[in-house]
Amino acid sequence: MKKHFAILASLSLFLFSVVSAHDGSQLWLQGLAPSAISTLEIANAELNQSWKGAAPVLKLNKSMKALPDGSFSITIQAGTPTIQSASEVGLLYGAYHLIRMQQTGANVRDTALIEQPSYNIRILNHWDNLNGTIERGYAGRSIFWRNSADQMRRNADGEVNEEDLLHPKDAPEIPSFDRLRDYARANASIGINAYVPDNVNASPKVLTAEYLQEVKKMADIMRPYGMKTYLAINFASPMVIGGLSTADPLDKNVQKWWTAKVKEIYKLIPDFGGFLVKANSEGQPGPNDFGRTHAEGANMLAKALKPFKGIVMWRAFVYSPSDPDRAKQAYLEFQPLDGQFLDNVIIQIKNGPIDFQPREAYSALFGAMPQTRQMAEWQITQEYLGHSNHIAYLAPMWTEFLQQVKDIARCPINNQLLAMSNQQSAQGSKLKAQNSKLTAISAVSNVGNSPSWCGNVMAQSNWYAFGRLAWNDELPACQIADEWARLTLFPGRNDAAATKALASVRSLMLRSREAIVDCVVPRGLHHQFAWGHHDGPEPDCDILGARPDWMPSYYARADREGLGFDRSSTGSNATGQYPADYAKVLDDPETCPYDLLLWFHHVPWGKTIQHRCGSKVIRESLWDALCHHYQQGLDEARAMQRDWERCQGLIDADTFADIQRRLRIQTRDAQWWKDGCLLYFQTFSTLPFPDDVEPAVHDLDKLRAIKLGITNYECPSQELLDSVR
Ligand code: GCW
Repeated sequence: MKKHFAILASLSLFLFSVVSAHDGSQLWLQGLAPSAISTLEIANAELNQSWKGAAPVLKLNKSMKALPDGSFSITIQAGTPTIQSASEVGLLYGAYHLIRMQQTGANVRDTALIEQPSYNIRILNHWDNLNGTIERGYAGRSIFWRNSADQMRRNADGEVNEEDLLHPKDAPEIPSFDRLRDYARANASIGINAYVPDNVNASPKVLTAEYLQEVKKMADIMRPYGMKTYLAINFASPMVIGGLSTADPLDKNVQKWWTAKVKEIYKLIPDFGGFLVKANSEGQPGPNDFGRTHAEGANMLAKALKPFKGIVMWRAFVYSPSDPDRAKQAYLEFQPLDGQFLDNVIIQIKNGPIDFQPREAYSALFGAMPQTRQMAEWQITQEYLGHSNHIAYLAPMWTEFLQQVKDIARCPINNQLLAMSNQQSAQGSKLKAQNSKLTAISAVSNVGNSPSWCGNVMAQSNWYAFGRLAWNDELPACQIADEWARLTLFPGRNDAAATKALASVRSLMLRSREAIVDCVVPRGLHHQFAWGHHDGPEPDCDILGARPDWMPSYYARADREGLGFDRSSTGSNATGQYPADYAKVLDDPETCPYDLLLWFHHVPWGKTIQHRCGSKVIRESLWDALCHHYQQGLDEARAMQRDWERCQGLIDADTFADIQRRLRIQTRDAQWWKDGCLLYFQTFSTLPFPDDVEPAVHDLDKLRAIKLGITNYECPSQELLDSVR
């Protein structure tokens, strides 16, 4: 009997891994999520199911308490591993790291290492609405929330149940506990230790008792995997659900309301992390509505959270038109508030000053507030990189940003730099006094309830890469790509054919982001996307009454003379917001990094510019360079197709076919972008395409007429795209 059961169990495990391998639901992990409860049991269960070799020893070691939470050491002698950490979660991270080492071919015979996180809070922001939709989500509906529409019963003919239609239940409900547990497991396996389940365009309802009950259930599922729960809150909640007439942060009743609300939350979730706040931004309420500063607003919440060691992540994504250059506005609003925030407030800043473009200058706010905690916000969901139709590996964009923020802004953004800055600078004294554990990094998730979690299997690599970089922000993008591809596309494969295919996948991944930059925002150009949903080009988009800084033309500034936004000292002087030595470099078009030329300068069409292409130095007019970049973007999309075609038969057929199909969309879109932008800019340059640039295959008028008609919550289907472009 026992033998039959064992055979049945391994058969179901094999069947599960084969089936899930096809729809991508397995992610980069092997086996099933353990049904164990405690963190330590989960660590042991994971090792039992995936570690091949002598049983690892797990040891709690309190002397490692001085290291950042979650740090662990692994010592392997003659194949027997010992994992040590000051906490069970550290042991769990050690277990996943050991398994990853073995499954990616690292030395697991004799080695010793210590791993400690670069950031203490490594957090995913989910722009999930309480009705189950996801803003800028391209992977199905929310895994956290579902609403009456999802709960409507249907009869055999699919007709909605009358009662449900008439009296829709607005009760929040977690769609699937198992899915949330698998989500927690996936995050723990890459060191992510926090999440925000609701949209920053937050509904006050999330703080009502019935919704907090659901949040408690989420927190209980996440806790054993070391995941802390935070909530995005609406600053006007005291008015909307509290019945108060104001949300003024200096008002005593408002302060009392938040203090009571926070107490209520901690009664349900003792290890609650805190609040994420989008205030006075894109129409969201905030302290400015009551003549108060961002610091006064954030500090009011921080005071309520302090007794529970809770924190406030206050977003700096504001762009109220105080200056003609949107790229300067967040700096102008926040920099003067340096030193005014309490020590459990951290300012969350998008990597660039505009909005998650495929390439942006880094935000000058980083490093400009030495007396204030700062954290970066990245975007995993591909709002501006082809939604889930395009393959875009984002780690090169993030490592580029990290290099700039560390080397140019010299911003103590992570544990290592903070420790150094505290040692070095007297200036660091104020920051030194504040809780030195408050380092964090966040990213807007691409997770939805689609079988592949992220809309397609390749998009999982960005979730993975965020986790790996948040844990160790020195990791090279190519190493992370290699790890992810081995674990996800070639699990357990080391044969020559797989190794060859792995090289093709790595090549595809590492060229993908620059390929998109070349055909969407070459050389610093930015925000040329279609209105609203941001899928496809619409350089001449013109919506009556809309804010100018939502229009592509506001950013391209194309005219008879040339192209690009003059942000130099002769223009908006955004360069002046950067450290002096870097500002000097940016301010001169001759020394400005070529990648950002049109970000900081308005360049004449005929101006000769010099740039490198591989090892070659090229001197050509701006117009010719622009044409060559759009052509390069198209050529690179085709090269990505060729990279993928080489993997046929070496990657499971469903995944292969799905990505093949998306790469075809990506190449057609690259053609659309090239023609849509070049034909439009040609109306200003009146110059011909260089001979080695393919003529357009679209008509500008036809392209101008394209309206996809999709919302900000969906990805255009291939059928829709093929019917318009
Ligand atoms: O990127 C823009 C998006 C909005 C988003 C906003 C933000 C959640 O277009 O969908 O709102 O930024 O970051 O708050």
